[in-house]
Amino acid sequence: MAKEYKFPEGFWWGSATSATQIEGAASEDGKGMNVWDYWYKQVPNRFFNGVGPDVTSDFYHRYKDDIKLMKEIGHNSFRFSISWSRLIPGGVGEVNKKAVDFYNDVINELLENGIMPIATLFHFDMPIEMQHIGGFESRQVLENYKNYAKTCFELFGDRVKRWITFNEPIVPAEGGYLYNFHYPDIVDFKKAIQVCFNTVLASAMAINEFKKLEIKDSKIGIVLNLTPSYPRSNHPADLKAAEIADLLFNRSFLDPCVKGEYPEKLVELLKSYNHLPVYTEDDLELIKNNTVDYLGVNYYQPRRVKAKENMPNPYGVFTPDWFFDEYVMPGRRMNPYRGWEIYEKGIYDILINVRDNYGNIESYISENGMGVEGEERFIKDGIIQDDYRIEFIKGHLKWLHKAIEEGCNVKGYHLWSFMDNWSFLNAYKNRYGLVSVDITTQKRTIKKSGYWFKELARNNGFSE
Ligand code: BGP
Repeated sequence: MAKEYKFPEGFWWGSATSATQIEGAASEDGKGMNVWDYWYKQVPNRFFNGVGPDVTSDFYHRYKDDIKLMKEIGHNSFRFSISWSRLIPGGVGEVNKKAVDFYNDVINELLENGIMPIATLFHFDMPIEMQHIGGFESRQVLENYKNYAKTCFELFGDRVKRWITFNEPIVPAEGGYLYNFHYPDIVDFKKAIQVCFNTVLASAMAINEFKKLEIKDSKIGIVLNLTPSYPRSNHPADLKAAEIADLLFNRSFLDPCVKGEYPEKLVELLKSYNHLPVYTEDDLELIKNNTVDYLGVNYYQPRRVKAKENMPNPYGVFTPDWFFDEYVMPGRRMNPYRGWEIYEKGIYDILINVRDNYGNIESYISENGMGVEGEERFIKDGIIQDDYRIEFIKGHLKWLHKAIEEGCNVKGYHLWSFMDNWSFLNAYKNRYGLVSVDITTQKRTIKKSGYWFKELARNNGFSE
């Protein structure tokens, strides 16, 4: 007997994108440079096949047709990001009228097509002028971000009823200050921690401005990439390793953003290594009073850890890797193109944790997806037959369904992504879309998964 997986009425079916990854027109109509435009100019060889963010999927010029396609494949909701450097070139000062027109058009077009817009204020794309004065290390940049956020609420808040302050705020901190995959590409744990703290504070500052405006029927949240930390074994040393990974990579944002407070154990740990960030009592008060209304959960892969095999090099660089080693579990299933493990149950474990330890705050899956290289080889009858993607989505939806049955307060599921788009550093190596994009002609073609997604949304579930 086939089992039915029906989702709650009004469930959000859709996808997520970000400005830098789809818009293109990187220097058109007055847009300023962001860190990606700048970094690409400095070191194009760091980007897969030397492809930069200047054109990407040309959404800036094709949004009308793209939104029609979204509707065609069953979207009732869609997350995009506003580009700070397009709206306010340089990060501070005059608003760019052309950018206002563009985002107004996108929002209106979505609404006319029955698609709820969810707008992200920051998706890895710091205006370069702001990075040059310290990025999120700088208090001045926090102020400027706050003003940019307020401008967005004032310009678009009459129609955008769902806001996201940051997408995966830990990623620019890890990538830019520890692991060499974002600009400014330095290695400094102390700075990374300061950037993390300041981003939490910036999010609270934006929420505070949002609340002052008292916009009706409107909510503001944050999107976090939650990676459950699974220990190799129940040995206390492995458990400890997993606990520290969880504190550093999940609870460092989840706790202050949802509960308004940092976990004591994290504070103790950082203190004992003399790595506490600089903050004031007022900062903590602001964070406490401005928690999120809802939570977006991005889930791609779990983190498996074990106790360290060897002592860290005492002359080496202090990084989170002092506390745990990666555990390569035998038999784990991999997406070899991205190098990420596929473990569907992770989505359930995250949501149960949110239910039990975070007041069952309203949430939705804001990203989940599978990037695959060389998808042309799966073309049959002119369409990419991406059955692996359909299986990937189904596998996760089954666990999501179970979580909802068990009382998790989840409102929707968004795939990464609507169409193939430009990845940070990986450029167009791995393709994520329900719709393929030929990057030389910009032609869009719905993949098999796109047609499947349409049915999924139409039936508000699937059976198997
Ligand atoms: C998430 C980001 C997205 C997207 C996705 C896929 O972490 O929010 O911006 O890029 O990952 O990752 P990638 O593009 O690096 O393969």
